[in-house]
Amino acid sequence: MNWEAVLAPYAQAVEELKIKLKGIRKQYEYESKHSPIEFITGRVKPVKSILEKTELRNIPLDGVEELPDIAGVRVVCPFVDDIYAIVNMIRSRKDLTIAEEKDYITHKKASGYRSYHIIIEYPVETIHGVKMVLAEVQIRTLAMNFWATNEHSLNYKYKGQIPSAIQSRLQRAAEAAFRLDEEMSAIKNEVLEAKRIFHRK
Ligand code: 0O2
Repeated sequence: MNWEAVLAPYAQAVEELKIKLKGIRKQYEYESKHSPIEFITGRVKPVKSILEKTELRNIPLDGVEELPDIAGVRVVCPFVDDIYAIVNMIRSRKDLTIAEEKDYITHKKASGYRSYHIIIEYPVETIHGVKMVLAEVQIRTLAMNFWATNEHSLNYKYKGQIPSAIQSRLQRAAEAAFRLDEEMSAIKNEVLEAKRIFHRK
């Protein structure tokens, strides 16, 4: 399998989506408005992880396109309601179609994971015409991201078998992150006003 060729349209989708989302953040900056986007990251799933997932799900190798997250973009927001502003923005876009939405914020995963996922169908222009690819957009707060990246590292270290003592710490950390988001949301207007004063200086 020529992986470089197979993954090329996904790499292009990731780059294009990152540019478009960064464009949104810049527009907020130009208009001196609060940006619902703190930062954006993106990646193409490594071949090793693609193979693990296809094996786990009994997907034949020529069916890799079924995987929804070969192309992945992550939007990290300061506040919880910024997540929904981004979700609405994505819903109204004309350059992509929504295939599925997963709200792991109101329905957190058993691990404690919180995030909003949107699977999109995204058209990539190739020399052979338009190729539709699936991409996963993960939208989460800074606090949710802090938790998820740490948990992801622990999962990697323990090969998915995190010891129960650490697991219960992680559950508590997830709740602490949730409460942090709640507290920050409660004083969001104060924080935004403070930022405006700071930037005027
Ligand atoms: P990587 O390394 O980020 O690519 P499901 O079968 O529904 O439980 P599914 O279909 O894989 O899971 O989709 P889901 O739940 O939308 O998860 C896809 C991605 O979300 C994962 O990709 C992670 O990035 C993230 N994610 C989901 N659950 C967790 C979690 O409990 N902890 C952390 N840290 N991230 C999570 P990959 O391929 O697992 O990993």
